[in-house]
Amino acid sequence: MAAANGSACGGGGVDKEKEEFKQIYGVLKEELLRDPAFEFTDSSRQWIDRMLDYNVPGGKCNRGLSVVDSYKLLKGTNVLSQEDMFLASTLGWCVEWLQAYFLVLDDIMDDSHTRRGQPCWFRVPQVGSIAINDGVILRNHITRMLRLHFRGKLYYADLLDLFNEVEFKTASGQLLDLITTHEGEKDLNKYNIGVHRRIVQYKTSYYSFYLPVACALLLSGEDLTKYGAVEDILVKMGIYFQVQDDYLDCYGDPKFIGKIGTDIEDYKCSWLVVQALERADESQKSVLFENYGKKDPACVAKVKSLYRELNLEAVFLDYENESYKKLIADIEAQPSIAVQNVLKSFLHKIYKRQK
Ligand code: GPP
Ligand code: MG
Ligand code: MG
Ligand code: MG
Repeated sequence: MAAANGSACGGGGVDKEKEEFKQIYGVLKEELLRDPAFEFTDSSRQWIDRMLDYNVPGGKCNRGLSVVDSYKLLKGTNVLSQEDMFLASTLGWCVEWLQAYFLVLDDIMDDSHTRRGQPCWFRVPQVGSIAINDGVILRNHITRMLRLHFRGKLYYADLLDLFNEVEFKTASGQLLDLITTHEGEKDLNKYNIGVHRRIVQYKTSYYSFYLPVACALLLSGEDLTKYGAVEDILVKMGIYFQVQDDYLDCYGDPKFIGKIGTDIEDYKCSWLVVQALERADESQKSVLFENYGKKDPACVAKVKSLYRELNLEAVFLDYENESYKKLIADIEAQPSIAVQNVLKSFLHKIYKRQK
């Protein structure tokens, strides 16, 4: 499954930039395994080594590579000095570490089974609830890497502040996602596109879209307070990305997306259920009310068949085309061509994605 899901960082060993980026992962990992702030034992070092390899580099690395791409586009060059490449890649890996930390914990909270084509970390024998502490360690690794490589930079405080703010927003979005689906509170009447927008904006957009570009801007010496309009566009892009994630949860091929969807079982305020509720007649609504949020595969099948009846695949295609057009229009209204290129490059990485 790992091969179908794309090799680590989707690189396939052919793209030089991805190869270079992956090499820097090895350097950062070695530094963390030799962190002088801790008296490593052989077994603790082996644990961290395996935990990192299992959780950090196995995804598409879109977020991490976007730091490097965005930095190159902002600088207007395709060739970076070794030092600049190292710094941009380190920030890219900090974003990937943040993603790993969120996913390790999110999979526990969502009771998921697979991630990136392998069992979720907490499901690996002998890991279990140690995964929670591994999440805390992954988060702390970011601060260790920033401290080691950026402490002397003028923008060090801004970088720390950025990661803290983005983490806060994401955890708050995750809170909304979780309390909306809380046992005992189950009521589909409260699900609508406004509730969905708020959840996905906070749980996904900031860390997945704003953070990589903000890292590249700080690295370029820019003042983030001047980039409010860019932030707004990236937040909208992140909402579109999470709608794709909701869609793929039901319609994606697990071989490509590397995970088996659980949104229907988990009673998630998914974009699909919101669209279904907007279009369903009374009898279709009662099918949803009776079957949504149940683990029984027969109930899940009934929800999926209702989605088909309501033609949600076509509704999604329309949404995807419309979102793309609107985003391109917003991007082209930006005064800086370099910034336009950064935003377009990010959008083209995700448009019509299958994984
Ligand atoms: C993705 O939601 C959201 C996150 C990974 C943020 C988690 C935040 C924490 C503070 C733990 P999702 O559950 O739809 O993602 P997936 O479909 O990949 O499980
Ligand atoms: Mg979740
Ligand atoms: Mg999840
Ligand atoms: Mg999902």
